[in-house]
Amino acid sequence: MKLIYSPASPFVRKVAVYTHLGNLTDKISFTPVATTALNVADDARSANPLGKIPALILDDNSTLFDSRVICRYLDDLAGLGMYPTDNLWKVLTLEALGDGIMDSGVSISYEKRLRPENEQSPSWIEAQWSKVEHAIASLETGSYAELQGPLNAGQISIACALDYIDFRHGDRDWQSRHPKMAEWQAKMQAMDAFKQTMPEG
Ligand SMILES: N[C@@H](CCC(=O)N[C@@H](CS)C(=O)NCC(=O)O)C(=O)O
Repeated sequence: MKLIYSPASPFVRKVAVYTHLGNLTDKISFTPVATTALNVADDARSANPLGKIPALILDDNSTLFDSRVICRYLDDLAGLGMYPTDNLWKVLTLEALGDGIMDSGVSISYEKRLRPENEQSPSWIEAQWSKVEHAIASLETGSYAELQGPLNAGQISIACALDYIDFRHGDRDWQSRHPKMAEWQAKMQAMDAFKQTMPEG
């Protein structure tokens, strides 16, 4: 299998966590691409018409995207059980919440990094940040029981999303407003699969 990826992507990081958990590193060759919404890499476009990463090219040359499909595929391949059937819908919802935080976080990054300063929209950036803040606040209330207990796909997505926010938007200091989630994040970061895949650079 061949993974089209970029190391800074939080969506890719989820896939990396499954790869570590399932000891699948030897089964995947990693092809890095530098792709953005404004400058789509050829390898990304040929794997996924949307031009987004991650994309996983299987041995029969078919391609899986997006990250949720790839994570579920790797979970199935390695028998990880991150999508428990007795609580599937809630775990998938938590996973969607984490992916939504990533969408907004990446959108802010693109606005700030890709567009010239005079074309950037502060109101767009704040609208996206407000989604992140509301999402973390909803997690802080403890209303997502799936956040606790055995590791699942929802927890993986939330953990990767929060680390991405710190990686790209550390100045937002969400931890000071949401101390329970800060503690939860630290617990997740101590796990090997998360330690090994921490975004850096
Ligand atoms: N829903 C997609 C989102 C993937 C995504 O937005 N990836 C970003 C990198 S972090 C990307 O490829 N951006 C290029 C673009 O938007 O064209 C997934 O879960 O894989």
